[in-house]
Amino acid sequence: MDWTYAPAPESAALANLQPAYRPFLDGQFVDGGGEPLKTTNPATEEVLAEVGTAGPADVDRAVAAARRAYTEVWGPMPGAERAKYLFRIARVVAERSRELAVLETLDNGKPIRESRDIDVPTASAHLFHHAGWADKLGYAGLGPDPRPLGVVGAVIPWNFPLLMAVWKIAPALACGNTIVLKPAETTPLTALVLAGIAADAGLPPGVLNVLPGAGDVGAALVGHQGLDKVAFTGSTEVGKEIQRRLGGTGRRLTLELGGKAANIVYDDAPLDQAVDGVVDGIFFNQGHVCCAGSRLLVQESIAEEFETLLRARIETLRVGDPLDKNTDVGAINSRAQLDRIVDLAAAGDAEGAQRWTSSCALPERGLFFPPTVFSGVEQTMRVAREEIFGPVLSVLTFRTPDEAVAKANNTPYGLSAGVWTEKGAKALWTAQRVRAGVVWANTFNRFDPTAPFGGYRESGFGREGGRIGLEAYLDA
Ligand code: TXE
Repeated sequence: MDWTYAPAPESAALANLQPAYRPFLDGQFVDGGGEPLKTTNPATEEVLAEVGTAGPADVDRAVAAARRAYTEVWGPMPGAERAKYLFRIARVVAERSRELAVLETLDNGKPIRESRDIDVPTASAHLFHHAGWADKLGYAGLGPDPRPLGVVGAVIPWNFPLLMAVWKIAPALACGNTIVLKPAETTPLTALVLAGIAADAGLPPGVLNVLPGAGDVGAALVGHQGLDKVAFTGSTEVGKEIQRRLGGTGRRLTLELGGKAANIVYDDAPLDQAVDGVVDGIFFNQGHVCCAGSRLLVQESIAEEFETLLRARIETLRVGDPLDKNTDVGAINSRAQLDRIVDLAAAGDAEGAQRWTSSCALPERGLFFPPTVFSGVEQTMRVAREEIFGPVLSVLTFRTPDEAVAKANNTPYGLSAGVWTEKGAKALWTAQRVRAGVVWANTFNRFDPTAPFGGYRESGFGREGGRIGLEAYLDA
């Protein structure tokens, strides 16, 4: 093994990219036994690539390869050696960031500015962070002799395809586990390029396996008896089903599910900053964000002024071609998701909320939904209770801090929240009372690999990121 950190030769990178759109199993791209699927660019609805998928036998083979790699190579390998592979993968992700950002934007529909400035850099930061942990697990207060769990099965969604892949792969591998990962059916491409990068970095065969496919492949994977741990990010519905299936098996499980975050704006908030934060909180990534600030709770005394400022700011958002670096709001990832957003918005109309829509022009083709705000929302309405996962904000008001907290907590979810106020003590008071895994103060959607992320109740359990995130991948 050559441990220099030179980037992989261009030809090797390309060689891996070309055949990459099929299952990556035991160190090779293979012809899977499943029906090929077509992944489309949601901004045009044109087919981007035909992707080979895994069949049931591939799931068995991948889990067996991961087991062998765990037992023979990766599990016994000293942490310092594992770190070298992860550092190398992290560097190549950073070096190939333009290509990954473009591919992510094409496959997902998110604005290139976001994939370029957030998704890909955060993914490589996460890999660097975890590479640094691999030889320090013994000092991390994780027990005297923290050990890997074994083979991890991971299923991820389509809203941050590369980042979610890395959120599972980096801690799993840093801790000495091997992994079989299933990307979402509408966004399989960047996870497969990442597999190619891992192969170029010399990662031993079987340590990382990527199996494209739909929910049936995910179901076959998470139910596989050869796994020691399952990590799932996706809908609450599927998460609950997985939890039921794993009950009594003794297998470890972490779930990162939906959310309906409150963004609380007090009357003493720095208003311009709060308006920007609320807009970013819901329109970032078209609202396809589990921690999106989808419920604005604004203090009654400033509600009218705030909504006026909010609408003016939303009017400036450019919706359209995700590859245009001036675009703020890109395409909705799939026809099914667009239908869900349309249906839930119609429920808002039917239940008596007032719909306001940005006057921006939408592209003539592709899957788009305009930035939308519902005012006069009551807590009982579906737009206040259900995760819309689109660019739709529901506005509720409150009079007192107690009422703000009660309304924020009136949800089955508990993933994230935001609070906007000039007074630090009030921000802390609120953060201590809102039941959410993350509470941002005077900011929103801030991510850092050192900070644990995860939810309560129907948002799931377990944390990803930071030292605490390692616990989910260790038998400590
Ligand atoms: O999710 P699914 P969908 C929410 C959001 C969205 C809704 C539906 O509200 O509108 O869920 O989205 C795989 N066993 N979130 O239908 O089905 C599937 O192939 C194992 C929030 O896309 O949960 C994909 O890889 N796996 C969320 C992944 O699960 C199964 C992100 C997610 O798909 C499976 C996504 C099964 N039985 C949606 N069925 C968040 N927390 O960020 C499907 N899958």
